[in-house]
Amino acid sequence: MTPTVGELKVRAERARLNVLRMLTATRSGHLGGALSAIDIITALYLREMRVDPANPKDPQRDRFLLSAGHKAMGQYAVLAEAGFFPAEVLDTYGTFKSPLPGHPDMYKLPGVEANTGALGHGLPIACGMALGLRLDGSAARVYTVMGDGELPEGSNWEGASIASHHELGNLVAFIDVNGLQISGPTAKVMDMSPIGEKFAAFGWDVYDIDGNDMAQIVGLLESLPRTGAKPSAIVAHTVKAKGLSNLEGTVPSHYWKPTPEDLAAAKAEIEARIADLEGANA
Ligand SMILES: Cc1ncc(C[n+]2csc(CCOP(=O)(O)OP(=O)(O)O)c2C)c(N)n1
Ligand SMILES: [Mg+2]
Repeated sequence: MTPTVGELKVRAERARLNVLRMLTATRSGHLGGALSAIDIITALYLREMRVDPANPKDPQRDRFLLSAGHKAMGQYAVLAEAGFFPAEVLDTYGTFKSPLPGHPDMYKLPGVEANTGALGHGLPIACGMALGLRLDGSAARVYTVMGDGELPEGSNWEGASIASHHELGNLVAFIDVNGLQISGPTAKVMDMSPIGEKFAAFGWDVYDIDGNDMAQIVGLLESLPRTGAKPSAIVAHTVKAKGLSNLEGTVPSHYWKPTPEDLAAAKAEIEARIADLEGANA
């Protein structure tokens, strides 16, 4: 059954708890970007994409590429929530031989389509996949989530040109615009604004949403044309470390090293929100 927006909100919060569970294992990781993108990743895996955890290599599946690979905990958390692997595996995060390394590895974890982490590669890989699927006559779509801090990588703009030239209407790119990257505000490190206008100039259809608002994410995905010739760029305005009030919108949230007390407080905050959301859904 297709989950409702209210149900997806709960699942996204459960995914946030999965992130904390992973951090309990290593006590360090890329938190901020994982949490800004996690509502989008939840909507994609749990409602939008045609994927089957029991058959992760189905040739007709939709593809997901985490271009900003350091947000890996956000993808792992949702893959666990979607049933791609047992939740206990989350406890191995970042340890030797774990299928959950700091950046996604397609050879270690079902559901991961490419090894990412070197910024600027996800979109070009997504373009190749989208072109290949179309040549095969497949109706599958390719989705990617990029960070706003990876946009200065020139390879993205080669990808943006290719997607437009080859009329890759089966390609959807979310840009997680949380306004921050590793060392500070994107506007200071390398200002890529206006992002939407740049993609539009490259020939893409461009949409703006609040990327932490589940109703907006779902509504936009439902409205996207299925058969158009233009690739879609979704400029998703988000908050880094969304969902943990002490860390939201902060630079140090990029790579968090929590104490056991930090983790306990974070867990309590999310669990309280889940209780509220479940009450509203009842
Ligand atoms: C090619 C490359 N250069 C530098 C890095 C180091 N790095 C890791 S995360 C990051 C910042 C990314 O910022 P953004 O895409 O905005 O991600 P988010 O804000 O979601 O964490 C950088 C520069 C990298 N992974 N790859
Ligand atoms: Mg960012």
